[in-house]
Amino acid sequence: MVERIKAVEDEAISRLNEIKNLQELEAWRIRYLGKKGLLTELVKNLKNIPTEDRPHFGKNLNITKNKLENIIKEKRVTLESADKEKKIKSSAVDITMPGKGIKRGKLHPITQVMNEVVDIFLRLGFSIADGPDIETDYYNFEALNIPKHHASRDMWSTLYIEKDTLLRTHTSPVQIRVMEKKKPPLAIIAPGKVYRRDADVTHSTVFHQVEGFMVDKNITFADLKGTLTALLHAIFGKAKRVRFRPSYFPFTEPSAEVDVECVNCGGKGKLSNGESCRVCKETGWLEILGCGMIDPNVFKNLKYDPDKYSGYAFGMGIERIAMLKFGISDIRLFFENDLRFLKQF
Ligand code: FA5
Repeated sequence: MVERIKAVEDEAISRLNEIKNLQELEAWRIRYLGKKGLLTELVKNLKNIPTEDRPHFGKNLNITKNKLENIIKEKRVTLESADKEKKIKSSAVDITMPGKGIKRGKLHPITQVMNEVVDIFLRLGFSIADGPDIETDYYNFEALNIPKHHASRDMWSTLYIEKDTLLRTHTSPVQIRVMEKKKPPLAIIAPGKVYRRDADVTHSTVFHQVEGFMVDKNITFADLKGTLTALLHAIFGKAKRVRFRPSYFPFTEPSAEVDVECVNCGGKGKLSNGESCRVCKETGWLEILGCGMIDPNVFKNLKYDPDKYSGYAFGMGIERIAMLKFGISDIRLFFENDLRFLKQF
């Protein structure tokens, strides 16, 4: 009987060394100490042993049982802490791993320039107004002193929707919409999309304008020139050459256009290889805006007294400003949505 107890103990201890996890340890416990375990069977067997020998074997069995129970306790603690460690390791964050970059979107270059222009005017005290992209002939032309069949309508290659409904060709109709509702003093800008049957390196079918106008008593051309010069200096700095050139618009008198030195050829009209500059068409200048003093006929349509009030207005092309600012030689690049182009801004 003593040998049998010793054999069970030896086997249990040698198998214990092979145990690697808590499931295996439980199987081990059941095999030796469970209800039908090898050691338990030996205890049950005691009743078949002569009564005088029982205390001796009983003591032996108890020693082995206690020994195995202590061993299993220790082993359980070791396995449990190894298990815990493993779980911590597998769920831990490796702070030495390179992080996943968060890709940030950027504003489109036209939006950037639009925001810059709008910000400058807000700082100068202008307010923002809005008008519809689909306009009537009245607001786009007639109220701006451009009657039907007037030759100056050719200045705008208009996209008509119906006979008297069109995609606005400029932001100037917002002047009328505002002045119909409000009385001077007015200092308004109207940023937005406009549409024309135009397409080449400096002309797009859809493009953006910022309209601006100021109406009050004693507003002069000097106010217009001062405001636009402040804007041009803020956008391009003082080094870039800028010129005001006399021009014609039916809704302003006198009228002017503003040109900025062409960035594509540095204002020379020709490229370094002798080819002519297709951006400025050899003029050395790129036109960015039209402006002038609001024509008294426009005021009369709105029942403003032209003897009492005067005002200036301007309309600038945001894509043209962006071309000059970023050195872009083809306006169509802004609308191709090529990420290689857009990511540069
Ligand atoms: C006008 O649209 C007038 N409404 C501007 C104005 C407002 C004059 C108030 C006087 C008083 P114009 O057609 O020249 O004018 O256009 C103004 C600017 O828009 C141009 O100087 C140019 O910078 C830009 N532009 C014109 N056509 C295009 C086009 N197809 N693509 C991109 N930009 C254009």
